[in-house]
Amino acid sequence: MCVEQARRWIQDASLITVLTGAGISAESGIPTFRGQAGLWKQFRPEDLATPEAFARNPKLVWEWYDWRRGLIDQTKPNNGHYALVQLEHRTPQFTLITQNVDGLHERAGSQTVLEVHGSIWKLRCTECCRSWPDRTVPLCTPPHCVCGALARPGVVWFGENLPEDVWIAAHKATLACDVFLVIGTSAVVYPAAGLAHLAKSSGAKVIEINTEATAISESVDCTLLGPSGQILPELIR
Ligand code: BV8
Ligand code: ZN
Repeated sequence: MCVEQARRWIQDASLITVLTGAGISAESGIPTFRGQAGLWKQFRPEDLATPEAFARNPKLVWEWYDWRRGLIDQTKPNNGHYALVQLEHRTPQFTLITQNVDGLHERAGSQTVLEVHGSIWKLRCTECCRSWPDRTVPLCTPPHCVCGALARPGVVWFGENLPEDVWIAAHKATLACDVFLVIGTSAVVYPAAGLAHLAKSSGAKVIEINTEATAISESVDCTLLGPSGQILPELIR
């Protein structure tokens, strides 16, 4: 019943906004943050994904990101990513917001991707305002900017603001949508996790796809339990 209902809401929608988290990349072989083999298992987020950690030990933080870049470089998008590309092609207005930094949505062919937590394939200078794409694997850690200063991963760390323009676009697309799909996120990291509540309070139908219940399962209109790589192709068939 829930899948049928969700399918109808999607078919009737003219504006769909999607929020994805690490779960959508799990079937590509990228460990999630808080799962069993979670990325954070070996390390605690406070230890590595913060500006303080980087200032204290840039080499350790760079080694962790370099290891993740190497891991991601071996993977490819899965059926969940591709299903969202198809949905984008057939929806008049479609916005994909991702918390993931792995770049798999773009590699699958998604056009409008709002990377609210930045990208692991971008570097940024710690001194000047330069930022540039970089796909070197492995990276000779830690890389430097042309100005000579140390470079850092182009991602948003805990305690850092999200990129303003990207966040404004994500917020707007959430307010305006008829259907909000929230896929593969534990919904514990804010402000991204707040988008599902915002969609709900703006009158959108909120559909969650996850392998387990999450912090927002109580307040969505429909939860489809299972791997997104199987559910999404089914849902948009
Ligand atoms: C901010 C980039 C304003 C880096 C990430 C105290 C001090 C300071 C801040 C805070 C504080 N308390 C709260 C905050 C705010 C903080 C926050 O929310 N903390 C949490 C932990 C409580 N947020 C911030 O700091 C944000 N900035 O608020 O700015 C500000 C400014 C100054 C001071 C205060 C506030 C910035 C947050 C961004 C952090 N950067 N990533 C990197 O990747 O290295 S967060 C990181 O977590 C990733 O981006 C990841 O995407 C994100 C969320 O995790 P999920 O994607 O949900 O992944 P997770 O593993 O948790 O869950 C996976 C889900 O998938 C599970 O539900 C699982 O069941 C499901 N799943 C698994 N397999 C499948 C599946 N689903 C479907 N199919 C499958 N096959
Ligand atoms: Zn510089």
